[in-house]
Amino acid sequence: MRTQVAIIGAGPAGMLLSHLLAAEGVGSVVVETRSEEYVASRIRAGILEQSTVDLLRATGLGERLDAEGHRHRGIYLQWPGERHHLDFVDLTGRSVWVYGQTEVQKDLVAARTAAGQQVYYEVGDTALHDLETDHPSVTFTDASGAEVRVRADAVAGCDGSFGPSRCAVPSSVRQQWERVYPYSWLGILADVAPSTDELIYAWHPDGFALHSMRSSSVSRFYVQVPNDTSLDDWSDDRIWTALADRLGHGQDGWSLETGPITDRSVLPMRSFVATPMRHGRLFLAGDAAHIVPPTGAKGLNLAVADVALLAPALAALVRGSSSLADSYSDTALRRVWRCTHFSWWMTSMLHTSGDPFDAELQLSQLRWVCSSRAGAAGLAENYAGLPIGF
Ligand code: RFL
Ligand code: PHB
Repeated sequence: MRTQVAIIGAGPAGMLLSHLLAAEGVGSVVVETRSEEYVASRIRAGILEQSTVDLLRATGLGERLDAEGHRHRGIYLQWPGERHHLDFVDLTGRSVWVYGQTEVQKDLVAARTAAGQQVYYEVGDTALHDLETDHPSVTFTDASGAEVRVRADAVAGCDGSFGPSRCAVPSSVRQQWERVYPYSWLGILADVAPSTDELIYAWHPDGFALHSMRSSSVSRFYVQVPNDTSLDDWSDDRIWTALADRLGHGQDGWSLETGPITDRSVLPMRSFVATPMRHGRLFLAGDAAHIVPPTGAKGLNLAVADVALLAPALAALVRGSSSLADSYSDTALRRVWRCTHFSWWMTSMLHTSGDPFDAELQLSQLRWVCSSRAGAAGLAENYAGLPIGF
């Protein structure tokens, strides 16, 4: 089979890329190892930054987001005895939206299905070929067991952190940077109205906690736990007690409402960047090229920013002009490293290490961010997101 762009991975990066390419008149085929239902129901990101929302709206994907998403002016930062609101709109003129990745994925799948996009789900043995020529291809076994080869002008590796695309960049040219953090997040989803109007990021001597949300009746929470934590050791009671302590239940009349827990998982935290993001006719986007710890809410937004740059570059490439494709990796990596730094910085400021010197530095940093307009504006500018192409 022949197409213009073969896309590996039907997560947000791959599906949005196929949508943006179609808007440029470029055809694509998407291949995905998991089932459509599995990809649609993975509970992940919850926060969209301003430029992500602008892009989704501009490309016809904003209808449900505008009806069901919630615009937030900022976040709360807190530590024992104090809670401060940072107003991003006041500080930078930009805001963020609470709209789950599951919802973005549904909107993307609906739009691509309506447009007749070819997506192969439940494929096996995905392999990339002839990337250093102008006639690359991707082979796989489809759900019925048939072997398929997709010939294309370019291949987009949107296959997340465990897919084969990154390793198709030869180790002689690939460079990788990694930081593994000595803690994880235990995340829950609960059927309870949020106890806050905007997200609360809490520093606490027992460890970080985050109060997020998905809707007016569903809340999302995270607590810092040691690596290798087993869910079996965390009863519902233990989770709610840790959240109440760390989020300041009882402080200044604030209370944490609890409810039935509908999902729970432990997530390790790491920073990872692989360069270059382009090798021959292979282009990497999203988690395939970089991972950030979730404290800055950047992973999904960075995947969107990558494909916003990649779509016009590929459209030009298939029409014979290679300059945007040639600059894609360097341009994308400027934002990748900015978000990598911001996510590391938020993580380092808010997670306890057990070292009392670190704790004093963190509290000093938090006080400065919450009391200085310059400190607050730096956080706000990064959290609400820099313009695409920064
Ligand atoms: P994905 O979503 O992992 O999709 C990659 C797809 O590729 C498929 N695949 C293959 N397909 C074909 N052949 C193969 N051999 C393949 N191997 C893999 C996979 O099955 C998968 O469907 O990567 P993508 O599209 O780059 O999107 C990245 C985002 O999903 C990720 O960065 C975010 O979820 C990160 N993240 C957050 N990001 C934010 O911007 N804001 C947040 O608030 C936020 N919170 C989070 C998060 C991630 C979390 N987890 C679980 C990692 C909270 C959590 C808990
Ligand atoms: C979430 O709602 O899942 C979420 C929100 C903010 C973060 C990370 C995760 O920083």
